[in-house]
Amino acid sequence: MKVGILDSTLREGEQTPGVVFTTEQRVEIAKALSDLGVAMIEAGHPAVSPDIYEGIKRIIKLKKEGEIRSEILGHSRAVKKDIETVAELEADRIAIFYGISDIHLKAKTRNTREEALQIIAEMVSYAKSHGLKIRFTAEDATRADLQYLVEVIKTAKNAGADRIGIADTVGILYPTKARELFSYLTKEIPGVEYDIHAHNDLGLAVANSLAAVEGGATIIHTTVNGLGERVGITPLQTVAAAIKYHFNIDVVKLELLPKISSMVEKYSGIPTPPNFPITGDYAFIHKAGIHVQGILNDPRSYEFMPPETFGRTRDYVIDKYTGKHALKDRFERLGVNLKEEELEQVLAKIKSNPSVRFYRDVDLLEIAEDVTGKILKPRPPE
Ligand code: AKG
Repeated sequence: MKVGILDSTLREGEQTPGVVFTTEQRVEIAKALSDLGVAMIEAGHPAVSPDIYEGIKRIIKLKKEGEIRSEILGHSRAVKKDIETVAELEADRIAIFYGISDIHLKAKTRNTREEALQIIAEMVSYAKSHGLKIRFTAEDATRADLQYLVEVIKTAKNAGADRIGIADTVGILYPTKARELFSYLTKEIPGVEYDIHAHNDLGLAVANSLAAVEGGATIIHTTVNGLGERVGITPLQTVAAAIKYHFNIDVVKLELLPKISSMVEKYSGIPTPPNFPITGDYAFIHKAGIHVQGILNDPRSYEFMPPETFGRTRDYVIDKYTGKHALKDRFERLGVNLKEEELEQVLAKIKSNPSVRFYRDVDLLEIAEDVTGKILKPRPPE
């Protein structure tokens, strides 16, 4: 199985409502993505605004100087002006998209299917004549007529595209359908490689991306923290972890995921929920007594992989759900030895205060002092 990541935080991710990256931030994110090891970076749509143009220019300079190693893509409508802009920037590859469902043809370009085929052929050839490597993306491919999608792909391939992006633009794909679609396309039109661009409107973007890979897609589009239009696209950290678990492939340096997630959280201003997979604050925090007992004996009981794989550490919280094992462990970690009956009394106090969300170490020590009648000295932190 062959699979890599194209990260589009700088293009799709900046299409999240309220998100604007400065040029400096754009360059920093690109460097971090390259260090992470993504195969491709979709650096932006340069025709959108001068600052995006400038950001891509600086990223391409760093690529030429060897500081960035991923392939750099410039995004483009199927119009000459956009294509010329990407060519002028000397991006490694252009990504040209065109909405090919009847809904898109009617609502946006107002072209017939035949006219659209002609435009796709002309614009892909035009990009080719500028010496660019080309990905052609069939936008809204999953709502398009399948036989027309096949014609579109053949047209783009014959005009010079060596990669085809299949965009699930409104996120309605379903894993079994994703696998079927990519199996069909890779057999029907070989000689090109396929990308999956999955929106997350139904929360299925990760599942659809994995299924697409099973069907033959070789590149998954992601954004850090799942940013993007509406509810975003496949989150990089979740899909990378899922690929590790299910296929045992390291698509990126997994231990660097928290760093890039925090960086993008800060620059985008979009907070990552604590219960976000892999990089959320609670991703490796346990709570119920029986869970904590399990992880203290064998972490595999409630963890799909060790948190260290992803640069994280495990912990547990203390509240009314806590059991004796967790409490004993917590006091031992603090260097405080309590007798069995003292522990039980502390636990009873905790359980009689059900509205407390988290007991901090200092709260626990206070309760223990109350129970034992002694001043307790915790071990100083190492
Ligand atoms: C979408 O359809 O949502 C896209 O952003 C497609 C554009 C592309 O992948 O080039």
